[in-house]
Amino acid sequence: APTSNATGAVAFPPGFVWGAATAAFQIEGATAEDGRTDSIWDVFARVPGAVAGGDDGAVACDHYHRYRDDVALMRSLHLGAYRFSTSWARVRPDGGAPNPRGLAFYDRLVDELLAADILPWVTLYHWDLPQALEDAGGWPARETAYRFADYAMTAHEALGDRVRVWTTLNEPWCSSFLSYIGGEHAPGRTSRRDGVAAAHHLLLGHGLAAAAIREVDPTAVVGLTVNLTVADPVDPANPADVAAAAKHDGLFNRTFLDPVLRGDYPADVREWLAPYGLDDVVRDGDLPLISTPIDALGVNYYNGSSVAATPPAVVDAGVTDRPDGVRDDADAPRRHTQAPTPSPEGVHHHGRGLPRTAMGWEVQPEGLTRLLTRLHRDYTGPAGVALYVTENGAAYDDVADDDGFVDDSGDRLAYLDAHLRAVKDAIDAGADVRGYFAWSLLDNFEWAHGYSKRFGIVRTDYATQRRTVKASGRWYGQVARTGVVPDASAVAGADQSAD
Ligand code: GBH
Repeated sequence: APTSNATGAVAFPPGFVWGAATAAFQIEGATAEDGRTDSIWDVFARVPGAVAGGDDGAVACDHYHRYRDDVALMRSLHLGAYRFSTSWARVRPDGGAPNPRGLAFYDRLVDELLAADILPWVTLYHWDLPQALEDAGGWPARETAYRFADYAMTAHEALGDRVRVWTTLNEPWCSSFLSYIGGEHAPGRTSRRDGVAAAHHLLLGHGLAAAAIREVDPTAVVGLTVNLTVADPVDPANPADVAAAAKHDGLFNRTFLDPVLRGDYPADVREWLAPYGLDDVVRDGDLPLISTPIDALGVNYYNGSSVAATPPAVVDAGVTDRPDGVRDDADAPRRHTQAPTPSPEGVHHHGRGLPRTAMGWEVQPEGLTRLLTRLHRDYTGPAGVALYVTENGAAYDDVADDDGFVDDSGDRLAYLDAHLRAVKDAIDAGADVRGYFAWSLLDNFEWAHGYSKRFGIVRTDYATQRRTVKASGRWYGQVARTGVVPDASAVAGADQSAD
């Protein structure tokens, strides 16, 4: 597709939301304070070899104690919105009774944000299930969906007078397939049946919570955030490769999009998941709940994928044929014992020689244009649902100078620039995209990679907890302030200031 916004200055529509995103477990720390109990990530991080470097979330970015400074930082970056998640194990420890001291933290945070003119965007579940609920069966147990809806209402009751945007789940593909089949994320299970049941119960939890919030708060903006890819066949003229791409699209994207936005699992997905028990967990009445109308679809996009029916002849530099594209290096978490999709047979990932980030993920901005255009055409446009890019960003091997400054203008800034241009291309093609959130505000706990991977537009020095805005952060602050992505040639090497 021709790119119309390749280099010149690009102005976004008035009212476009500029934000940055984080997640509770990745930044808060204070994991045993004010009544919070273990989540599955606290427990998983204690498993030898589960997280690179033996890292855990005990301190992270110490945001629990530094939230005021962090909100001031966001204000200095001119952010209009802040997407964060609430910790279930803080709000309802062990998944049990509401905890006023835990809720009070989010109360303070929301007030601080509003005082700084930053809209709070709450995500209720960003992967941190209370361990007690995992012990009771976790997401493969249907009961967890009902407990999630209860927790959602507790959070809404405390914050709903001030928080207007409610996202139920972040990336259910990750909290089901990657966590219960791939074993790479907490709770580290490796069962295809568990992964399929988890996926359905996450969707059910989304539907129950969305319906309950709508009921008590008809003007709330209710949504779901999904991680999506663009699956291209290696050889578009080879029907087997085309079928492999359709299968990857089905198991990665459509398994989650179709139930929510079209009211049913697609026929091919049903067929692929039947051997792993999908029909045993779907009950009458589930799909109408799951397809409760939403107002916003959050899209997390990092990379596209190029798939074939056969493995690549040569595995390119340091990259294994892993479905998640994770680089096979010393920092990489433990291997999948099975690929993290229920039916990976006949789906092989091939590198395309595109530049890669420090995660080993290919940089493919035009995929974001195609993804948003397709979503608008096939899913959200017909339903009148707004699109938001709720995560996009990149890890690179940052080098900080003596002042902690990282000049990432050659990589992270360029990544954000290219993807924002891709978003504008989608808007120009008619997609109703209303906002963009950089992942992430801060370097933080990158799940199985621990602190070894840095996605922040602000550097975190973990020894001192000092935050230093990177070149990409200064640039993004200007974009947020002006609503304009500046001429690319003016950016390279330019002296950028945050104000
Ligand atoms: C997000 O996960 C999370 O929401 C966030 O917490 C995390 O820190 C951030 O991204 C960075 O990892 O197309 O088969 O190669 C993103 C997880 C990343 C999982 C891309 C799938 C590519 C799969 N996704 N990955 S594939």
